[in-house]
Amino acid sequence: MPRILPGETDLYALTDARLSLGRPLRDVVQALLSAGIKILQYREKHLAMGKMLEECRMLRAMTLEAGACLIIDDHVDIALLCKADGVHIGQDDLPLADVRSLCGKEMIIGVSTHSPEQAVRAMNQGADYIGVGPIYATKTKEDVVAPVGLSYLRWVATNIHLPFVAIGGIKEHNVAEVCANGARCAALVSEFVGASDIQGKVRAVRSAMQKALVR
Ligand code: 3NM
Repeated sequence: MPRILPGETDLYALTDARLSLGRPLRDVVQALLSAGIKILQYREKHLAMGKMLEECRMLRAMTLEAGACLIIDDHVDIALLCKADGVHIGQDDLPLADVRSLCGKEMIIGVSTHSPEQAVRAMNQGADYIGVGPIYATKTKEDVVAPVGLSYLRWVATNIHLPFVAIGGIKEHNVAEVCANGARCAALVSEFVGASDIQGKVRAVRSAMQKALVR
């Protein structure tokens, strides 16, 4: 199964049915994978567990076909049942050590962090990668903390020796700034799933990142 971490690929996409302009999950994800997305996180907060499992099994088949890594937000049980590559947990989810004991060494565990203390703790507890954010203001996450800005991103890039992905309010127009502050992988939700042309948007964001990184 693909074990791809942030930094080994440039873009990380997350699903959000409420922002997907009414398009079916399958079509949205197909567009993301066709545009070369290699890490996909299933993040749906408002569905029944049975429906989530059904959708995750579909995404497992699609991501395997595309050679992409599938990460499930919050739900270790669903991640295990659909044979995902990993699970992503927030600061208020189950403790990392307990998640690790459920999913074993092979499964990727990502942890959302919003401060240096949280990043150090995640690293010491054995996270495989961390999320760093929110870099900018975002309406996509309901219980979101205030934007941590680019200074926390720069701190992580200098001090944390773990793959990391910048997240929160990242768009085509500001992704170059995110890269200029140390990010090698960016996670986008509304900018991708809310685009009328998802493949075109992924290509445009990738091109903006590449230009920023060769400077
Ligand atoms: N996690 P958008 S911010 C899912 O800071 C998520 O940990 C965040 O959505 C964090 O790209 C966020 O639409 C939402 O701003 C990002």
